[in-house]
Amino acid sequence: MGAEERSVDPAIKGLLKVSQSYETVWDRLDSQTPHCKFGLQGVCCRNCIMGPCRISQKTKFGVCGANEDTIVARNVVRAIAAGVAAHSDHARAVAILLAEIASGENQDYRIADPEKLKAVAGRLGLETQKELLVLAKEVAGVAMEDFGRQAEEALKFLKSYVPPQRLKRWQELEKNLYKQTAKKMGILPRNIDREIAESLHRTTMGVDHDPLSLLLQGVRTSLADGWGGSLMATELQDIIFGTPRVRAISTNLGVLSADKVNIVIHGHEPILSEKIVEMASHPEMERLAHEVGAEGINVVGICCTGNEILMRQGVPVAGNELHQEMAILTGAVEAMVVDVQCIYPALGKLAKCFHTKFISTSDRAKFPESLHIQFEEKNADEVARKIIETAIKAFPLRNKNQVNIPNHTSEAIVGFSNEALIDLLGGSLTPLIEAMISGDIKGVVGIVGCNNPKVKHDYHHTTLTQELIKRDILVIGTGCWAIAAAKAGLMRLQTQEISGPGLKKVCKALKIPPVIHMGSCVDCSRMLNLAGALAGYLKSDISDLPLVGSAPEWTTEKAMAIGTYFIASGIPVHLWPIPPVTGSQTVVKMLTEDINQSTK
Ligand code: CUV
Ligand code: SF4
Repeated sequence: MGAEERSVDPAIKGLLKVSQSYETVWDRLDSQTPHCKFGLQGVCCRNCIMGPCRISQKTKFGVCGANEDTIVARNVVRAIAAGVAAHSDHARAVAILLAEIASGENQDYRIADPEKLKAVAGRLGLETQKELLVLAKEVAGVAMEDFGRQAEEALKFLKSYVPPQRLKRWQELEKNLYKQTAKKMGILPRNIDREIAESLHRTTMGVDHDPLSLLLQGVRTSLADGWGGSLMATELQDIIFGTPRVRAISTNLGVLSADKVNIVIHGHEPILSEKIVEMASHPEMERLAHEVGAEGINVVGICCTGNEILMRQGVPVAGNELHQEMAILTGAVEAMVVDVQCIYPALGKLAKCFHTKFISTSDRAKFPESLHIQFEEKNADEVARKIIETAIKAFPLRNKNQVNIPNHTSEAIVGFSNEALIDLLGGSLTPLIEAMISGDIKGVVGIVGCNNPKVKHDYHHTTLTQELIKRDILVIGTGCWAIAAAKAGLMRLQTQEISGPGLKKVCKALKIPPVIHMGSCVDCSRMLNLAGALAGYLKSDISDLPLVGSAPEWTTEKAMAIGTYFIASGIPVHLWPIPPVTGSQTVVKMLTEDINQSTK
């Protein structure tokens, strides 16, 4: 695959041409191609040691007798459970941090947004006229109960946030399924950890073999993410770090500095990245940077932790998933600091070809060739300082001949939390709803998810977005899509000009771009919440609204979880590449027809 076929991003095309001697994700994809067709179709099973088994025309059953429907459905459920585990473990860390701030155990963090705290508490049905830290403790308590409750009762967060019509829809579905099949099949998640555990239990050898039953457990687990873990992560992070406000930022590899110490933060959790941003502006750190001949410290983000600090602090973002190796290839990165998720283990080896320190920080994520600086929430200031000092010390080792920073940046307007959006709309959703009723806006599409080297980098993200806005469809979204759209200049006011006439009119009146950055992957919950608010306003169900979701370049199991909770919430979803389900006609039909029907 040549540089031209790999990406639409001019910064990457240029870099790939000059750095052919380094192995990247595209080269490794080439050497893995063609992929195993059993894996692509989802018909291989490694869930017990009588196997591994694979289903073909010749061998229609695994050793235990499982057929392709069972095997494909089991694999789907496992992928969803893994994705939900990632988002929800992220949420857990934030809930614990909030509890520790409330108890005074953690002095390094504080509550940045008391208003949001009260709003969340109110939503959860708590009495809000209390001292702030007392309220914080109660909110953190509700969050933690959603991880630990053993009763057959739905998540408190879900019940408090989902529109009543949708909740009723799920309850009826549970009842009807029981009536029709005489089998108990639950959809409402009871406890986040429990749904993940139950998904693993049910998919071990010899437990659940009914594809419908399995997939519904996948749905239930995904709902524990969308209306549970992810939503909790977003809400609690807003409380601790502030609710995003609209602002302009710059993006792409050109945000790296030729004269400053460049620190790239990659991964997912703002708990670490917020601290690094804060510490990097400390006069003492600036002084140390000047001592080694740098003009200062430049912190930039990649992937979702990048989205977190871009939304809340206006920190520039160097790129999305496929930029992680590219950033190191610029030769100008002193430290690539990572926490969890979407981090290629290849970074260790690549960093060794440069002066770059590849710094891992999480007790949950260690890498073969990283420098591990253990992050401790209770000692966050000190750890952040140590990381920045390590980066500063690497600066004199930068080899000027190896430096190749692409001269590409784009401006983007970002920071659209629902709170910011409603403020822009003048305090209520009325103008947006009126625009939808009048037909100026024909619908809203939420585009999310990763990059995948199997897809020309950012090609689907950017072309799909443009085709939609041309047709008067407002595009909102998160994750690596949002970074793709920002880099392509689609989040500027100028993009109004390539929109359809109705959308253009609305966006001009509101002074917003037609392409809206709503945050990181866990912030997909902001979109669910927006959909819920629209439905609530119209006293209808989410499925009555002209909403669609898409993950046109997806990679991770997390995206599988997101896609599933969107569908289950009444929003049809498009995915590309095709998920590994085509080995079972039954599962394909359930996912493409039955689930859409029954969640409508
Ligand atoms: Ni969580 S999940 S590649 S960073 S969007 Fe980016 Fe976003 Fe996918 Fe990962
Ligand atoms: Fe094979 Fe069944 Fe074991 Fe899977 S669970 S590996 S299909 S024997």
